[in-house]
Amino acid sequence: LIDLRSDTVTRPSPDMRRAMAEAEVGDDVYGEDPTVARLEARAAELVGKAAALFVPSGTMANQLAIRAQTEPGDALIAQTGAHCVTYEGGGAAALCGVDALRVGADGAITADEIAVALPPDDDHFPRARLVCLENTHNRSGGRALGVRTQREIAALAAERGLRLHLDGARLFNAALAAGVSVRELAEPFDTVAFCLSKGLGAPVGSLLCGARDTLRRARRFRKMLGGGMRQVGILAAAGLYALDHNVARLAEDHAHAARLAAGLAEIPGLAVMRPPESNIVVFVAPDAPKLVARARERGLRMNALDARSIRAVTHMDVSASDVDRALATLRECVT
Ligand code: TLP
Repeated sequence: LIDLRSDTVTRPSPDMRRAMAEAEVGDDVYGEDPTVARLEARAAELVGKAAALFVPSGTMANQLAIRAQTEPGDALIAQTGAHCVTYEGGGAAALCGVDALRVGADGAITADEIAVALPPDDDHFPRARLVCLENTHNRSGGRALGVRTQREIAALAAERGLRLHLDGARLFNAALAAGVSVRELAEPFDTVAFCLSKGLGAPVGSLLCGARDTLRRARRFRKMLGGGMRQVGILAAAGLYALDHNVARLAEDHAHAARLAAGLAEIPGLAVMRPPESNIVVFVAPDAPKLVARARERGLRMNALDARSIRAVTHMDVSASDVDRALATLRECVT
């Protein structure tokens, strides 16, 4: 079985499980879990923020960032197709009471486009309070925003009094694609979310990083939503293990995505939208759900994004020969 549905499907390795079993734990709702404290300190240091909060999922990290930095009736601005306003069950509306303005196409977004989309300061309109950038951008095929684009958007946000959140579910992939450190990429943002359970291979968990007062608010909303966890050092230990062992190898996933895209380009009837910039490949097929179903019968799993496009994601449980086998399977399926 080759599972390219997502980089969320990885299973913890024996060494990661050992680190989890040996973790020192305490009740984290009382702030007494030493392993969680270590992970939060490590995350804050990595992204260059004052504090970090361990949360169960990327979705919760994003929703807490939105809830902590807006009031009901406000608007946020995000890339078209952004996870926080597309794949989070309507949470921004339901949990935060926030309207979403979607800007740009294919994961790209510029300061100019945001400036045009910003509602005027007039009682008719929601107040724009927060810009959420997703880097890498999942739905567009893992596109990476460059440091310069982010800085231009940050300058506009500062000028207009907007907060800036980074959905860095794949922050380490984004830094690798941009050729900069995670800290440099995270620098312009008030809050930064990143996931341990995607390319980094941990079973659960994300971090929300930012200033202490913002995170105090986020911590309160985490409790409200039932995300206050107890002896959760067992999971934090997996995260620490992932940060120690699984960052450098992300380059392999990017190389495997490039190999997959190059092979797909050779298969009649399939087309890759653009060369992948990270570990996600989105390609077009005449009948995407049918091709996904056929491939699945042959042991290859992928996700159809819609009637025409398919997403394939590389991760630590996919080797170069798995990529070649996946390509052979797809060749069989289209003939
Ligand atoms: N993305 C998942 C699905 O929800 C689509 C995937 O398989 O890619 N931000 C981004 C950019 C994400 O891609 C995801 C997960 C999240 C946030 C949410 O993370 P989780 O799944 O931990 O809630």
